[in-house]
Amino acid sequence: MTAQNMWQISNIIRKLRIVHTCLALFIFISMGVGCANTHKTITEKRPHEFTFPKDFLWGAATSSHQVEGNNTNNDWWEWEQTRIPQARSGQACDHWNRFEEDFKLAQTLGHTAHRFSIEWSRIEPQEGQWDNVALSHYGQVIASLRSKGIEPIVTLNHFTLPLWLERQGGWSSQKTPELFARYTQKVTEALGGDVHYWMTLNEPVVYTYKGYMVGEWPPGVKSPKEAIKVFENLLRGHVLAYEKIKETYTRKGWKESKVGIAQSVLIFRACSDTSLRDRIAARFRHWMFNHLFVQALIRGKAYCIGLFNIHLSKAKTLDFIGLNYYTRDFVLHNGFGFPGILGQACTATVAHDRHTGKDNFLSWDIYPKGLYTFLKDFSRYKLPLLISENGIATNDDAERVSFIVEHLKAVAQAKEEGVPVIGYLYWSLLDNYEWAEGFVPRFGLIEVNYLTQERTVRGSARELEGIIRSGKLYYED
Ligand code: GCO
Repeated sequence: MTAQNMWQISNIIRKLRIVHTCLALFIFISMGVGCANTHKTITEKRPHEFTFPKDFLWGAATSSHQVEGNNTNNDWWEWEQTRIPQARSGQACDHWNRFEEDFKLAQTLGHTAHRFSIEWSRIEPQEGQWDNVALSHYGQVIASLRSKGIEPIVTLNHFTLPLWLERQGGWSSQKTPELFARYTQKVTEALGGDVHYWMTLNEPVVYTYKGYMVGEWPPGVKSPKEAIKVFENLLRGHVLAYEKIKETYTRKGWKESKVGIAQSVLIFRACSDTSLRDRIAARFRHWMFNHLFVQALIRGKAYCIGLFNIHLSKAKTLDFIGLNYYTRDFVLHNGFGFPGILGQACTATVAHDRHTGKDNFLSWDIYPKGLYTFLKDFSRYKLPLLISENGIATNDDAERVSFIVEHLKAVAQAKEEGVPVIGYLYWSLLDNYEWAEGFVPRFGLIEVNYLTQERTVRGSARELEGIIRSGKLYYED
């Protein structure tokens, strides 16, 4: 090998080394950049952590007729026998006999609150006759919850009425507010020492609409005039019940009571955003369905030109507002008179196109943002807000997990912005009787086998338990 060859070879090696070093440098730098990028991505995507306050009320809700079984003495039972023989409540979840077992499960799931309703037809089976056995049953229900560290939240009227009351016109009778107040007083005196949270009425507007406007629920009336009467009597009933609870607590020297209602809230969107008429109908529905009842209780009056002018004996009869939130509806304009102005649902095809793409088993649009919207919207009343129902009917439990997480995210965001949300109650603790839909939709954190009454805790209940126990929710913005 000549000296020149040697020089050429060492030159090549030197060049190779330079290339190698450059390559190494390049790889190193790009890895660095890569790392920096990865780091950046992680920072951007780092989940947000929200911590719920220690006293946040966590749990689930039920209602008497949907879970207890054999509520043979109320208007719904009667209705089921003739109108919906395919969807009779029968034994339901036999919760009347199994409440202890069910609450033990709620306790293992970390629940700190439970909303249930008292069945008026059991307490007052005949007008003016009180059933002390039934009263003491609910006393045991409350004691059972308390012994497990679970705060009872008691609804006084969740849709069903005793038969004797239905026979004299139910909520359309002017006497009913007084009768409701008398029942409330009886229950408060018997159970009040152990209860702080009362909800007088469940979804009074839904009740009025379904029972008196579209006639889909008992008593099956279709009369806007009757509906307005019922609406007014429900307002009066709440005010009188509120006063009875307050008066009883003062007289007995019991710890402060907190009285609210469970208000159903539904997002209403126009079927067509370009139609002014649809938008008006959606706005009107929003006011009538979501706000009117609550506003009337706060202001002590309700007015709508040509329809009603109601003055209540007292204003500010809400200590907190319960919100039952599930879904979003699309509204089609239906004329400027009443009830046309309320609009009507879009046809299934139009509605389907506008859905988020995720519907529950009952074809309800799943729209978690709506919960955030309502929490912000209702913060205008400057009252504590309790999510008294939020849930999904599904046969796919993974869907339930994401439903809960997405809705809790909405709660966390609202709370971060200062909205006073005091609790979250999932609907429902158990699969149960879904009114005219019967037992097919499955809403429960706990599955119920209706043949054997066997309970099986669902995975979603455990996921929720994890959030409850840690008090933390992690989510990406
Ligand atoms: C209602 C009730 C519950 C229902 C729940 C699911 O809104 O009808 O408060 O009784 O079961 O909302 O539909």
